[in-house]
Amino acid sequence: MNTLKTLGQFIIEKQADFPFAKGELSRLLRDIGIAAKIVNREVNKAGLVDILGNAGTMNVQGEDQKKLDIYANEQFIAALRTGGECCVVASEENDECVYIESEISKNAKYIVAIDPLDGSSNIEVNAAIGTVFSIYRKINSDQKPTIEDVLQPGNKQVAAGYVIYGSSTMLVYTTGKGVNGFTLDPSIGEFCLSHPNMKIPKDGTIYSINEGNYVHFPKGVKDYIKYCQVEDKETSRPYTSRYIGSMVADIHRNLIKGGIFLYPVSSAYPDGKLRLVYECNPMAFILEQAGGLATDGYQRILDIKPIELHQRAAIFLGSENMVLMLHSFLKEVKKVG
Ligand code: AHM
Ligand code: MG
Repeated sequence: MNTLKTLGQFIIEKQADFPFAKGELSRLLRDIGIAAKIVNREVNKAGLVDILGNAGTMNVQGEDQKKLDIYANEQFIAALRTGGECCVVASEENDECVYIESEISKNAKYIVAIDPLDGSSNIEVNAAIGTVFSIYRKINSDQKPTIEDVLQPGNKQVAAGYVIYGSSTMLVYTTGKGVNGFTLDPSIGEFCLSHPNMKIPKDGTIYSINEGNYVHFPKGVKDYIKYCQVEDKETSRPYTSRYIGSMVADIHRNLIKGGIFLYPVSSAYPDGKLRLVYECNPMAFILEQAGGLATDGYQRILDIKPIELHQRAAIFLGSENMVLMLHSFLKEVKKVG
């Protein structure tokens, strides 16, 4: 008989990997898992209860917020507030960090950066959306947290993960010792280990980019796209183009099948579109832990020191050899230019 391992059981088991762990990170991950189940419930019934559509407010980037974005934001923050292990939440949906100063959290040493519901333009068409989160430890455990605790480079993450609300709901996370994926079994309401020790193939045949913006891309990226489209049987080209427009779903597919996800700078988004702190960094940490690469074309995403909370970055991540091939095109342009 196959025995199920739940997320809760797995987290406790893995605590032994960290000999001095007191269970705080385990509890924090558990809190995020619980909030994800609550958000999943609402995502699933969104079409039924008329909570779709714009809430009529704008987030800090000037984009429409959907009602589910707000709901997810509230749920994750509430779970982190009551869990007692988190002292600051930085969310895509809040202009400023939320400092948690309650009695239960007075010794909390973890910072959570989160995009509570990513890919929200997909909500009304019933396509996959996700949650992305990143966990840091306070720089100085004896002092009150400040924005500097949130603006640590991605290489200081102690854990990161995402939830994909797709045909099944999955939670995928890393604590720096590989990547594991859990699928929600709705019949028992538990995330169960379904994808142990996930590894991205070194080579892939899928490229994921919003090609409608082609004319606005830098030359190196344009050249790479053309390379992906040229016929060459030996390297399985032309590659397959797949783009949902929901970062979590696009990267999740490429993690499993092998591929590259690209969101470059463009004339519309001169600094890139995706946010470094709570979108790029967690996905980069996961992809690296799965054996892939994540860069802005020139440097590791995880080595960029954020200057502000909602900072954007160009990002290219996925199968190692695909990212390296892209780099060779970017370098070529630099040489010529
Ligand atoms: P969001 O945080 O407002 O949902 O935007 C992020 C999303 C990503 O999930 C996705 O990769 C990207 O925006 C799609 O952007 P575009 O429509 O420009 O291709
Ligand atoms: Mg987002």
